[in-house]
Amino acid sequence: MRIALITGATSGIGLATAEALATQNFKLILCGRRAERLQVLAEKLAVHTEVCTLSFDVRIHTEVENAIASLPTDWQNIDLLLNNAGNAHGLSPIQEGNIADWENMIDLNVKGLLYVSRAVLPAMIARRQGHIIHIGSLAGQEAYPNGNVYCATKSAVAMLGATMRMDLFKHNIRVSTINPGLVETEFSMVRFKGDTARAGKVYEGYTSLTAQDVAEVIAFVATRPAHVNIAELLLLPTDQAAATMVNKTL
Ligand code: NDP
Ligand code: 8X3
Repeated sequence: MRIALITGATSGIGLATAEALATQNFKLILCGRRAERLQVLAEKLAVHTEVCTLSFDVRIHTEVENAIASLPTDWQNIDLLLNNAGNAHGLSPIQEGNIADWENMIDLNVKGLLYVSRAVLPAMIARRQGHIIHIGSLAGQEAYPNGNVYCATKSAVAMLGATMRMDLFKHNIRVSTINPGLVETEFSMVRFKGDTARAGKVYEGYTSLTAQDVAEVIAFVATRPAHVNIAELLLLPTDQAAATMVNKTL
């Protein structure tokens, strides 16, 4: 059985991926800040597989290091790292940007991904075995108005995927980046700071992807034979052709 560590497993894509991998021969390390949610999910998935939880903030380097180091010995050989934790905070023209939102996105989407990767990689390299999957975004491939810092962080994720692949392939470690378009999760609630009406509008008038749609693809990427690496993948709702082209009926 392989061991998968999923960041951002308390909601959305991360939670759905935990559910998908639980029945595909993976033991799971579920991560996120909301410990209660992790516990509920762990209990639910325990009928399928072994699960452990780690509650930490990926933006804080010491928390990341301590959390990974705290894993029991038989959980330390992580085979799959899903760097999924991430969010947008705000949607404003650059000249009106909220500095705290910028720091939050850069710390979470870029530095957090780096901290977790750095903590997990030594054991993968020692075993010459591992797979890192980053969740990027269409927003990292294409700009959209007011997306500025979020788009930049997701562009950084794509570039980190490409460069990490160059650093790690000689160690037999796969690096994949999956770039979804619009997915209905808690993402817009976080972006709009709990404004349910504004968040709901993002997904009105067309059929967005679900977290389960993305999770199925992640599980497919994670279960290819060892010699196959799906390096980059763009996954869109049929109703979306580009970042700013959504077939809305409203
Ligand atoms: P959600 O808001 O539903 O999930 C975000 C997850 O990230 C939560 O589990 C949250 O857990 C975790 N997280 C947030 N901040 C931190 C932190 N500081 N430390 C640790 N974990 C954190 O959104 P999605 O499921 O949609 O987002 C998952 C990924 O998918 C993100 O990287 C996002 O950018 C990307 N994405 C989303 C798209 C969409 O349309 N929804 C499209 C393309 C990409 P907790 O709060 O408990 O810590
Ligand atoms: C999330 C998709 O279009 O809201 O990455 O930025 S979008």
